[in-house]
Amino acid sequence: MAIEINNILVIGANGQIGSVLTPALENTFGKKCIIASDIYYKDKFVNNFEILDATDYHALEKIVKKYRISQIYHLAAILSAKAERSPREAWEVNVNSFFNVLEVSRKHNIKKVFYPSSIAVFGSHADLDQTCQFSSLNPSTIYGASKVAGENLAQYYYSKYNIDVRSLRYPGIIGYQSLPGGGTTDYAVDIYHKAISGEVFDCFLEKDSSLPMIFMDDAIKATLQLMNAESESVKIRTSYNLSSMTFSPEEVFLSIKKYYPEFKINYKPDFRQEIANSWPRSIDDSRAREDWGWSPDFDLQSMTEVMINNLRKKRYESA
Ligand code: NAD
Ligand code: AKB
Repeated sequence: MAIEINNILVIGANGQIGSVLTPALENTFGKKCIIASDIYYKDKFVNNFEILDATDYHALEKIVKKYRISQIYHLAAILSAKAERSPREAWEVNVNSFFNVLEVSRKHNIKKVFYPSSIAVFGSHADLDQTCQFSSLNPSTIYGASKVAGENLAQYYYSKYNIDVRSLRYPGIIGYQSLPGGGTTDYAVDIYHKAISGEVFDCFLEKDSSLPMIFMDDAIKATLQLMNAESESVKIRTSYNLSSMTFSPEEVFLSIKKYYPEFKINYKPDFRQEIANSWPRSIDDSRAREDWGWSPDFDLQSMTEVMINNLRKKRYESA
């Protein structure tokens, strides 16, 4: 009897999400089944790590064959703020590497693919409050345009080639485990680090600039829940709206001030303000709730408590 191999490749495993999702996958499926990869080496992954530039189809195919990969979590991307500064690179990484993942899946019978989209797919034609699943997608950033292209590719490869591609439109993700890599929502992670280290925080968004956000643990929970759902319940094959909480810089500042009454913030908006203005303030994720039972565990105050406790612990351990 043939033994079924279920090896999972994570692309972009060193990033903010990958460095938390990869251990979560290892816990769920066992370390031996998970192959982490990125364009650079980080000694955190001692088991099964491969250097991979996902824009190189042949390098990707070599790894897929070597490990007989049957699922891919494709996290590699250039995030919104960084992408505005190098649109060509952003398109190359965000769209062409995903195209490579879909092509390698078609050729090598890969069963399941995870593709992270973003709230950045929306633009001025969408209601920015409680933005619904099927709002128009007219993003004003190259990052948003690349995510819309990725969502359409996901749907095409699902319909045409029956590849089980599943996707979430993540809001800004906040976690204590890792640092973000060049997005517009990065301030909401940085603010906690500055509070813990007793520094004044210079915020690159206006005080009342509300955006949808999610705690890392909830983002990982949603990802695993979607990927483990029965195929029939995954009815949206572009990407699911995903929501947890909405807050402004001033609101997160006040939630941290409860722990650090002396904490100070300056508002110095830069080019990222324009990106934030084009994104939804809140998201309607009722389809994710109805189709596969999504519901978040954290709100702003409970997230702040966990963030501060864990960052204090890390600081104490590294002292
Ligand atoms: P990140 O920037 O922290 O990590 C991306 C990783 O991809 C990095 O480790 C980078 O080295 C790697 N990478 C870049 N180019 C590569 C290439 N050519 N080949 C292989 N690896 C490459 O990003 P993240 O925050 O972990 O985001 C992961 C995914 O989730 C991205 O697709 C992003 O657009 C999406 N997303 C993230 C957020 C968020 O708030 N973090 C929100 C919405 C969507
Ligand atoms: C970014 O700010 O670019 C990301 C995102 C919401 O896609 N965090």
